[in-house]
This record gives sequence, C-alpha cells and structure tokens, in this order.
Amino acid sequence: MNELGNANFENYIGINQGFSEMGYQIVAQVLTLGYAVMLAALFYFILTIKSVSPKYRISAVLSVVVMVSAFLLLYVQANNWTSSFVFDKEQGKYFLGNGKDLFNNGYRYLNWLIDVPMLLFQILFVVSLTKSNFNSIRNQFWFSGSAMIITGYIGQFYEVTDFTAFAIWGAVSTVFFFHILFLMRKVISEGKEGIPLKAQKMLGGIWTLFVISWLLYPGAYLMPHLFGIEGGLFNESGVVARQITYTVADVCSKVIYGVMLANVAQILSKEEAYVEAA
Ligand code: RET
Repeated sequence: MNELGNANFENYIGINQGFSEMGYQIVAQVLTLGYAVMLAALFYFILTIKSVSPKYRISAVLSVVVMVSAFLLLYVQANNWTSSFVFDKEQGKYFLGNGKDLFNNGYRYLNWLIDVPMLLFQILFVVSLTKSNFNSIRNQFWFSGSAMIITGYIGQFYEVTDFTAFAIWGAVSTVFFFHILFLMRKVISEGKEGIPLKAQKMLGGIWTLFVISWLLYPGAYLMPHLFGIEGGLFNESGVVARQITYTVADVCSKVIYGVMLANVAQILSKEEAYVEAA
C-alpha cells in the first residue's frame, strides 16, 4: 500500500480497483464545470462593476482577482485528473497511468492561499465597521486565513499514510478556521448596524452561505476517512463525492458570495445617492 508514498487517496483507488466510466467522467466533467463557472463569473464581475458607487468597487476588483486565480488553478487541476488516469480496454476501467505525475489536490489548496484572504478582505470594503479597527481585522483575516490553508495543505499529504499527522495538522488548521468564523461574525453584525433592512437581510444570507460553504472544505478533507479508507474499503464514490463537494463549495464561496456582496453594495450605493440628492 505504500508504493505511492504520500499520494492522495484518488491515486490509491486508481492503482487498486480503478475508476468506472461513470465515476471517472463525473469527476472530469465536474472539474471542467468548475473552471468554466469561474471564467463566466469573471465577465459578470467586470461587466457589473459600474453598478456600485466607486468606493465599493474594490470589492468587485477582488472578485476579479479570485476568478482569475481560480480559473487558472482549476484548469490545471482538471488536466491533472485526465493526465493521471488512463482507460484500460481489457478491464473497462480507468487506472493510474505511468504518466509523469500523480493526482494531487494541492493545486486547490494553493489557490485558496490566494483566494481566502481576498474573499475575507472583500467584505471589509462593503461594510462599515462600527467598533472594530479595519487594519486589525484585515491583518487577523490574513494571518489566520493563510495559516489555516498552509497547515491543511501539509496535512492532506498524510491522508492515506499517516493518520496521526493528518489529524494533528487538520486540528491546528481548524483552530484558525474558528478564529476566522469568529471575526466574520463580528464583521457582519457590525456591518448590519444602520443600513437598510434589505441590505441587512442580504448580509444575514451571506453569513449563512459563508458558514455552510466554508464547512464543506474540511468535510472534503475528511472524506477519504468518512468513506472508510482504514478498513481497506477503497471506494470511488469517496473520490466523486469529494470533487463534487469542492466544486459546489468553490462556486458558493467565491461566485455566489461575490454576487451577494455586490448586491449589498448596490443597495448601499442607491441609498447614498438618495441621501446626497436630498
Ligand atoms: C482545511 C484542512 C482541514 C481543517 C480545515 C480546513 C479548512 C478549509 C477551508 C477552506 C476554504 C477555502 C475557500 C476557498 C475559496 O476560494 C484546510 C481543509 C478547517 C475553510 C473559501
């Protein structure tokens, strides 16, 4: 079982029982859908940037940064899948090829290293903090966001070979994750003060979306174990479920989040223009 070193569990399935046509194609297509959405949304954020007043536009610019980096990294991640496994005519399944590379989810993690701080900064350019200090929250977002991803990135290399290392790095990462949740809750509750009801409701929706979509990532981290890898029960559904989870999480945490934030900025822009005119 150790011939693959610290490879992700996708490869262990690829070398043992292989992927069915359905399993392999769902992953290939879901990965493709992922980067296609990022490119489409890139245009959306560029084309709608003038719908908000200038002071909110940095938020849209950050969405653009997120889209470009996600598009490129998810494109590489999708190619990494199709170049790692090859179809075997005798067995009618896809197996790990003798290509130059194994499949690794690390591209995603490095994408998050860029996107997580950007997504967290984004909201600070839309809401007005009433009590907290902008620079202090920004620095804490940046610090805990990066630390959460780097520790998780290291941990994911051990998902098959060393459960203790996998669990410890995952637990350290979770501490930073809780810190981010705590900060975000504070930012959103301060942001709700004194703004129109419609914008308050939208911010409430952003909080719900944030908690659910960000929780999907640790869920995907644990997935090889949720599907019973220790018992030797290698199952391709774990792989398919994990890649679908990542794509759903990415679309929610980057695209839908960005659209909802832009919506808050639109409501605030309208209200301020009204106040100015009056
Ligand atoms: C890891 C490791 C295991 C523990 C935890 C994790 C959290 C990851 C999160 C990632 C969010 C990524 C986003 C990307 C958008 O581009 C690293 C999986 C808690 C919350 C929002």
